[in-house]
Amino acid sequence: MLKNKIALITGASAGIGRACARVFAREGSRLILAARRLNRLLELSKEVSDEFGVDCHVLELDVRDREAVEAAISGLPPAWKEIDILVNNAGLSRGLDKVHEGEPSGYDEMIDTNLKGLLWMSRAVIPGMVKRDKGHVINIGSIAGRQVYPGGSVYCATKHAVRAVTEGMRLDLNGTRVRVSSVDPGMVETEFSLVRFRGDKERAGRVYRDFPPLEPEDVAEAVLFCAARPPHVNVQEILLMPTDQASVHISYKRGR
Ligand code: NDP
Ligand code: 8X3
Repeated sequence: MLKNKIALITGASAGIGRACARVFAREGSRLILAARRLNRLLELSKEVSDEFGVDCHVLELDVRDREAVEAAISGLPPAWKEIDILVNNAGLSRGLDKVHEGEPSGYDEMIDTNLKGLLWMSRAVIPGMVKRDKGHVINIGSIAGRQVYPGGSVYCATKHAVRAVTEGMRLDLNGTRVRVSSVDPGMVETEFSLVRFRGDKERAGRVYRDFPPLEPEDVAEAVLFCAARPPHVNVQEILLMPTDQASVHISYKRGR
């Protein structure tokens, strides 16, 4: 089903995006790997090529930069132009502060990456899908797109916005064969908290010590499930939580 399909994954240099790249490679897809840290993408490209024998095309790209996104997509070599699957995964959170006390530059970063970056990628890639009358956009949302927690108002706002955009895309693409899915995870152990707390390893580590969180591979398998359905089936959304996390507010602290 996914063999030789072209999957473009943003934020492929770490965490969920990296895990998505590995599962799509395992299924024989051709990968376009995008993120800002080029050396990590090159390492991943070599890893999946060696392990699964798939081709990769690497894009050093900041999804916040609309012109760079447009140039990257329009400048793809002919063999890579017909993108079948776009996984809009690149994202981040900055701080866990009250909305009236947080760093405004962090607000910009979250809105520009999580919402506007997803829009720029989608705006650049979807027209080709519409023209070919096939394709699949899979947006990585979050439980934070459904619930809000103290100190998370801006991050949660961006993920609520992703949920709205996902729903809007489905309405706007109805009548084409382009599918739109969202995969909304609860807590996943990645570099997410390290980025949120600007490299504070001790604080980041504390986020994941109360119960077994999701692993990036768990989310990647859900993304793959959406992509691997037959063309007449669209998995609109998957909400995926650690068993011990009943909601953003209620979790069972069994330890690890
Ligand atoms: P990681 O920090 O491990 O990975 C984030 C990825 O996003 C990196 O590859 C990073 O690459 C990329 N990225 C960040 N900013 C940009 C940018 N401006 N341009 C291009 N790429 C960018 O975090 P996760 O894997 O956890 O996060 C992936 C997605 O999952 C995010 O959208 C996040 O909101 C979402 N999510 C995470 C959850 C969690 O608990 N971890 C739960 C629910 C959703 P680079 O720095 O090289 O550019
Ligand atoms: C990331 C998970 O719970 O920190 O989207 O918002 S959470």
